Amino acid sequence: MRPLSPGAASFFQSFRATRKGELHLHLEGSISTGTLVRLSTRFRNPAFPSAEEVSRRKRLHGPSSFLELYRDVCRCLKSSADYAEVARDLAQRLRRERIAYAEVYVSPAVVERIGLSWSEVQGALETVFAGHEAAGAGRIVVLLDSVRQWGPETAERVLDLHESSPWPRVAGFGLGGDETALPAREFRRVFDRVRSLALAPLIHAGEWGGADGVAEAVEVLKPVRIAHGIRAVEDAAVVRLLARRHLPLDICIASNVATGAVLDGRNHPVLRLLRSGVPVSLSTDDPGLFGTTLRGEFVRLALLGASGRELRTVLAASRRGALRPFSPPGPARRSRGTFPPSPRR
Ligand code: ES4
Ligand code: ZN
Repeated sequence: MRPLSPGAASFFQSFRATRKGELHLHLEGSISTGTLVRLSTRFRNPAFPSAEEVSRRKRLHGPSSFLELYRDVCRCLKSSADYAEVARDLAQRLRRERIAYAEVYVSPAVVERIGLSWSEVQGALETVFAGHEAAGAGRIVVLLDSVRQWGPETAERVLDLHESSPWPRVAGFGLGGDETALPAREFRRVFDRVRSLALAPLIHAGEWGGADGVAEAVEVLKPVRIAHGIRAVEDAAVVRLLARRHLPLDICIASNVATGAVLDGRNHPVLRLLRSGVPVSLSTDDPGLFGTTLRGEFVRLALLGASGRELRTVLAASRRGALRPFSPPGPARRSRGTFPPSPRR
């Protein structure tokens, strides 16, 4: 790691006040340790009896221990009120970091798997997110998500839920979970439907799977952005494909180190991708589980050697790649002309 350049140092001086966005954030992974222990210890044989146990579980040994941790976190959520509590943890963190815009993956597939009603959970989340926006704290956009290893049928079910009761806050649909479980081509029809529902297609790829999985996802599913995508770096042709198509990667450096997607954080490929012309934005992924902040992500990038200009480029990529404008839709604005408008002749 190198010392920060003067340009990078000045970037951090204005970081707090800058309007920032993050595009890759999972609701359940935003749970705070306090909430996790509280929700878990309501029952016998809690998975997370203490903060010490949470810390122990956060020391991961690769993707499978992460997926098990994530599953056990989800199993602590027993009602829509529990979901609301996690949403408040998320909103609080966004306020603390002054994040003006966040795209958050919410998983109806998980909600139903743990036996809850999607419409109730959706209602509880909407109350928290709408309150956050009404307080002027920033905009929250939802990305519906399905779990790749649960197959295309589960993804179709998520789309059924959205189609029968569309949630205006939803702008996209993504796939997370174990990317090595099923190839992207299994979801071709799902993604055709995603587009027909006017949702932006997104996918986790190139995190635990290789560059070929990124290329397949791009060619077959035509996502508007890729979550992670870092292992594209293993194949120059795939890097060129991403650069040529201006396909943004929503990269989460601390997450990649924690889950073992990148074995040595000093070797994270984010700068190589950026310097090859791939649009890159930074996010926290699961801030409750990885204990990271958006500022921390930028510090990591700076320590890898990014210049002030590169840091600004990455910051701007979150605005460019966002599915909606950063400002929430306010009360109907008056037109700039006369009001009420003069009748048309
Ligand atoms: C993921 Cl929930 C979550 N967090 C981080 N990385 C992931 N990959 C797939 N799902
Ligand atoms: Zn993710």
